Amino acid sequence: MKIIDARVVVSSPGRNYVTLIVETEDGVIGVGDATLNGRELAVASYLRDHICPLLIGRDSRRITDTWSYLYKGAYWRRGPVTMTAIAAVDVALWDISGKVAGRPVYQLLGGAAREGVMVYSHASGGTLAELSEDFQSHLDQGYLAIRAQAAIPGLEKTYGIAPADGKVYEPASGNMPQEDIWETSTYLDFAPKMMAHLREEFGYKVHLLHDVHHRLSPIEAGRLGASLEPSRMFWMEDATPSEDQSAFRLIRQHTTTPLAVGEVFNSIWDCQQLITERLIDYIRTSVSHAGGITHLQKIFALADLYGVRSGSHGAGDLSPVALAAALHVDLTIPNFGIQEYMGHRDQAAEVFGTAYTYRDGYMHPGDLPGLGVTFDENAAARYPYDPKYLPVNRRLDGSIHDW
Ligand code: KDG
Ligand code: MG
Repeated sequence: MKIIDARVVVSSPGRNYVTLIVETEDGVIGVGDATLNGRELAVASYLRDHICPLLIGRDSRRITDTWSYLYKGAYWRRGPVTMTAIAAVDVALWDISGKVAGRPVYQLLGGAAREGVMVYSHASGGTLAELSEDFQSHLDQGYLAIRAQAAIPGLEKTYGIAPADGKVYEPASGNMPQEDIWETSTYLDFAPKMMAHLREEFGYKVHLLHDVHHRLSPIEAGRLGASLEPSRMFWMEDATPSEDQSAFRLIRQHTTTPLAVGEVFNSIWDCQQLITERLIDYIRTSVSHAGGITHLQKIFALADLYGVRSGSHGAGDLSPVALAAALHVDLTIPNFGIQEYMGHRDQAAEVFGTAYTYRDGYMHPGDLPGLGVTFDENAAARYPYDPKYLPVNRRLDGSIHDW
């Protein structure tokens, strides 16, 4: 099962995706997601210039060996660019192995431990009334868990609010990131009112989630968590800039609101202290930014030892390949918590064929051999790369604020 070709396609069917295609001498094709939002071309180059040439001639079945070869062999370890590139290779090789075995990847990972994967969707609005309307439409679609965000009154723009036309929010195209103004005290007053409003209107049956996008100090996060306690959140996500793991000790001292973090992490070392000190409840590393299926399994196995559950990142800037890979992992692990499901723009369906399904709040990766995702290179060529950046945050005094 020698690898004879590895190539990278950068396309923008609705938003930018970097896709790795690996082909074996027997004509088996595997796909991996190498998308790093706003830094797409760095990963494309890392793969094209440094990794693809190393893959030619390797045995596609030696997944762990290839992972170690790329991680340990490079000398330079970790980091989002490296780990996203390694993840793409890893996922493509699992896809190939599944296809060769004639079995869905989840069966190679130990088989299904549940019938379906509970997912959470995104509801948002420019006002609380609009948020309620969007929330209701997600309930109507059967979602059992919903993340809620609304425009913060008094701030000109709030990140994480879907445009009126659809299900995903997008960074603007262009050569420069948009700049938003952030004010913590306004947000801290508003967020608990937003959640209380939803509980009053929709009751306590649906799981309620909220994303802080790393914007608070530890003591502010403690205060927010405490003020959200009456709303009985499923989780409060990314409360503080997450590279400071010990900050979570302080948050924990002040609140019983469950804590989730990890979408910007790229290795087990980023979450080691958070997990082993039981400082979080959900680890949200994604398959495509944290070293692929092989490494994600390791993170979730460590988390299982300490009662921490999974909650993988699944925003629209992770391609359908990444979502499929996450669903295969989710189905098999004992400590699965929840999976984010934001959906993709309609154009993505012209490029990525998917076998995963959604019904009544749960997803399933499907039973096609491999990941169950096809990639149409001709369709991708119709959607050239469209440079976009996530917005930058400034405080009222003009200084840069945390994400
Ligand atoms: O690329 C960044 C997005 O994926 C992120 O901002 C979305 O926070 C996010 C989430 O939880 O989906
Ligand atoms: Mg998030």
